Amino acid sequence: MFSAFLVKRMTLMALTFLVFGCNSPTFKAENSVTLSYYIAADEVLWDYAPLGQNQIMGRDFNEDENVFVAASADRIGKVYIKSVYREYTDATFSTLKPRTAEWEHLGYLGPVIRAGVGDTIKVVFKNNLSIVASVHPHGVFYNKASEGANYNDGTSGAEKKDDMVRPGATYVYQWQVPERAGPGPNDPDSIIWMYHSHANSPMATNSGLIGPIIISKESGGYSSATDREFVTLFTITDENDSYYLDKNIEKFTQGVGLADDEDFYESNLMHGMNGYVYGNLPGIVMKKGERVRWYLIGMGTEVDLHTPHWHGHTVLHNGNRVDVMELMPASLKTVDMVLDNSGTWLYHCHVNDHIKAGMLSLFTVLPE
Ligand SMILES: [Cu+2]
Repeated sequence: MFSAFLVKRMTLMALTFLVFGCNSPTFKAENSVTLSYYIAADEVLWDYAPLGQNQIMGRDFNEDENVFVAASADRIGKVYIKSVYREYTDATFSTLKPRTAEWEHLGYLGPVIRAGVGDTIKVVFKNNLSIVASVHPHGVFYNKASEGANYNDGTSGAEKKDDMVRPGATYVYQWQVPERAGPGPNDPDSIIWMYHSHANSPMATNSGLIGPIIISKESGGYSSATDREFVTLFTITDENDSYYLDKNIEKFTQGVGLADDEDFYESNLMHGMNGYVYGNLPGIVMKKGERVRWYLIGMGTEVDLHTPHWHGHTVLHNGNRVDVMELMPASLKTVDMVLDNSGTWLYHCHVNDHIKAGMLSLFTVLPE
């Protein structure tokens, strides 16, 4: 009886494998992995235009552009003190994990946290800042001890420790990736989520504490339908609403009472893509024939309505063909592009005011 049952069971398993292949949920659990990331919040100096010029036009900044990028006795300019998430090699947090050329374009975004459906994400987070910080994820499954957000949710004790990690302290966040955190029926086989500090969320994200999460259908977090991936955050980083406004005024200007000056306020609204303005975003290079997946993130306030537009190409968004996307604050969108047109092309926000203020980049499609 017993052996007959076993034979039946094995036959059923073999059939399941034949029908569903190794993508079957039955086999998912066996293949799933725990992916560990060692991420610290670090204070850095961030340059919004390291090339020192308007790369879109290939010339020096003009008077209008200098509103945002020129430093003077009463303007901070293009370099600001910020806090960013940075990846380290292990829990000692002594060695930074070098950012590879293909991810150079992430700019001030934190490292890509990647996983697939069925996997578990472990983030060992060290707060190297002088202020509290957390890591709050979107989309993935977390319990109250790994939500990374401080509010009146009826929790206490150990379930509060993740909310605001103290300066110098380390906390381990664990997030699961169930089916509902992965691509939906109309999505491509990997999608974008994000993480950010929720210890005063607006100030934290303006200060730079934000990064991408990529979740794929298959364990590990990679898509087999894609040759290259890019992540772009469209936001007006409001340096007036950063943890470091006073520090920046003190370090970079001679100004007193600048915080009340309207022109000063305007000069600190950095209309960037991943923290780069006027074509300074590096590393958006690809090859004709490749299948490229673009992950888009919106962030900010009521003026952060962005419309990313690619020149020379179109993209597929959940089955619809477009060459402009719409992003609202905290929008997360994934689109696919097949590169059929070599050259150097504009990639920019199509909102007029944002074009003038520098929300523009270039991407290069090399010939096959
Ligand atoms: Cu815009």
